[in-house]
Amino acid sequence: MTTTETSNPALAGLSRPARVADEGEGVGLDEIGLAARNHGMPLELLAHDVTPLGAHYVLTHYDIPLADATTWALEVGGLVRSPLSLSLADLQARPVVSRTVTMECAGNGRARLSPRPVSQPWLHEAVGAMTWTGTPLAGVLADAAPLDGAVDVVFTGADHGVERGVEQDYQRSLTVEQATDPEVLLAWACNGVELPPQHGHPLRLLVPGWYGMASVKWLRSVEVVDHVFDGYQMRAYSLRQAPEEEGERVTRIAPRALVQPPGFPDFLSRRRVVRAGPQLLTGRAWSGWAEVVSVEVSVDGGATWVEAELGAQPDPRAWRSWSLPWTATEGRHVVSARATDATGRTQPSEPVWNRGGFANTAPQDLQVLVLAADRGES
Ligand SMILES: Nc1nc2c(c(=O)[nH]1)N[C@H]1C(S)=C(S)[C@@H](COP(=O)(O)O)O[C@H]1N2
Ligand SMILES: [Mo]
Repeated sequence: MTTTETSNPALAGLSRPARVADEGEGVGLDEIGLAARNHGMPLELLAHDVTPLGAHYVLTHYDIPLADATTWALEVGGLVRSPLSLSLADLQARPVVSRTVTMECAGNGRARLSPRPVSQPWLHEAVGAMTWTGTPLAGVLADAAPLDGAVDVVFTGADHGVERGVEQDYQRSLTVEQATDPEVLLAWACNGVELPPQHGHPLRLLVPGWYGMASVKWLRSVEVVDHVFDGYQMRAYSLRQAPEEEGERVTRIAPRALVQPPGFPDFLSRRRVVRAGPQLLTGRAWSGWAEVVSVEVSVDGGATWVEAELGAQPDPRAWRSWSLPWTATEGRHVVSARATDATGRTQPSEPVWNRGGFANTAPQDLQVLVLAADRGES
């Protein structure tokens, strides 16, 4: 059943092919429609170690399917000795793991690219860190026992749609080696409650350290195959400069630090207002490759950087808090942060462009207006 994709010329006209915006072209109604469905995490909630339920970002390509947990079955099959059909109760009777994991959409930062790839127009907010509960996929795969010649494991969601004329179920794959990493979970709960519909009720894959597209929601099938799976969502998440390029596949999350916006916002521009004097700049940093070892902060638009103090991390796959005391001086400031992880990966000072608008980790440029400290009090 691996391939659920069918190319239908009659569907090709539904949306314009993947394209980049023309010079000066504003965000259109299609993009606003996506942005309204697929919400981000309000950045002030970077204050929380664990993102509150309902505030984690959401990205859903098609519709959120209606799913009944009591009749849900996960089919595990393909090139295995013992195909399995597992109910939620079967899965919940297996070893249970809970961990806090930072998840980020590969398109986070897309709308800040120029020219802008026309798609979900994320700025910085497509991120969250919830506490997920499930059972390791590795144990389930061990019971199914992949046969000689097993290459990839294909994960299929219950959602269905069309993208650029290709009708499909949402499908992603991992190699057998990646899929049997003990970190990979079949998750049925987040923050202590059953998964809400938008996060994959009743069951999803959770691939810690990888961009969100790998964590298939509404997971109904796990199929072991004897070839490299090359489905639509594998090809789509590739870094390319030109449409015909093969491109490097998007996998793990590149390091990023975000600043929790200080002071208070202007309603429309979201610019910040702070009063002069001692402030504490804080935020979070994460990487899917290795531990974050450094966060640097700039209050002058990236001209100079100061090392922040790193704080606690609730889980090796969760984000790390950071803080830096700042004596805010009257005037306009541009506040940014950048993270470096133990592999030496860091954030580029300028956006690195690709057609899909993936992994743009150029630092935030938070506009902060610092007012004189005297408010006429006394
Ligand atoms: N079945 C299915 N799984 C999916 C998607 C989808 O559209 N369908 N979107 C993916 C993408 S692109 C991301 S970023 C994450 C988002 O997960 P969340 O909405 O729970 O934050 O789910 C991934 N899993
Ligand atoms: Mo995503």
